[in-house]
Amino acid sequence: MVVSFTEKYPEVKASFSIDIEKIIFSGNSPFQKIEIFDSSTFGKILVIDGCIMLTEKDEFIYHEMISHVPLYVHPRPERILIIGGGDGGTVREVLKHRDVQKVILVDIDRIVSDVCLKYLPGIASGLLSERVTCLYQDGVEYVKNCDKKFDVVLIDSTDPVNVGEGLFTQEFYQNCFNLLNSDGLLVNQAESPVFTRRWLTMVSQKLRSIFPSVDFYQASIPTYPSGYWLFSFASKKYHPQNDFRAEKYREQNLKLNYYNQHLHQACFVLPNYVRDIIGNSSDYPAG
Ligand code: AG3
Repeated sequence: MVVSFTEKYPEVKASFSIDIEKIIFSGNSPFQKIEIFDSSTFGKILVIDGCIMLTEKDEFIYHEMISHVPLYVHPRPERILIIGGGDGGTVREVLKHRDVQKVILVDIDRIVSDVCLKYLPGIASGLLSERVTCLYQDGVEYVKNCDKKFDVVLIDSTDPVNVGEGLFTQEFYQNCFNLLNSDGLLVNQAESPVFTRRWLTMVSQKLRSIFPSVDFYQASIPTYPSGYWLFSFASKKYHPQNDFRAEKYREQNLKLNYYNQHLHQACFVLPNYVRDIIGNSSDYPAG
């Protein structure tokens, strides 16, 4: 008998199924249901509250794009704040940058990290690096009370429901703005423009009311709803394309599977229907 996992997309009355070989972990944390399945095509799959967070097959796309796009724009990304991302995939990518001295990861759910360290060490083991401090608490409260400054904030959240909801509010974005240095960058995962366009519109409107410049970039992520995903790039100073650090990119010569210098430029070029959803692009301050 074939057993499958199905993520339901109630917004569009559709779903996405993967045949699974084995249930590796299934449990409830105080915050959410966490499952890890094994599958022949996608490898291990992390599911939270019925939504695919990552699969071993395509997680590199999301984690490279949420990390390297801002880190190849900021000239000295030394202090990085990651909100969410307890699986460790974003940490793994961020640590590839020599400039990065300190990563603070704030995830509400310690069990996500524990389970990923145990069953997905290739994704999670960066969490144990001495450059990383993991704080298991509510990111909303952390940014409200934070007295530290950061160069880059990455919001690696779940969808804007349940525990993820607070990470999509105006107040949360304002607090992130406040803890960024004067040339800081914020990137967040901004959902699918096909299935949940109102979430994308909401992110765009809120960020644009706070940051002087906000752009969006895209990636194809096969196992996320619609397979087409957006990230926001909110900046106090730098232009996402003009300030790409080509020299650093060449020198570091990282071996990456998705991101490259051409894609960096191209990923900000969006189809018309997506431009309509996010509204007009803002003007950049000079320099
Ligand atoms: N965070 C974004 C997951 C959103 C996917 N939504 C869904 N499947 N309905 C991923 C966490 C990976 N670090």
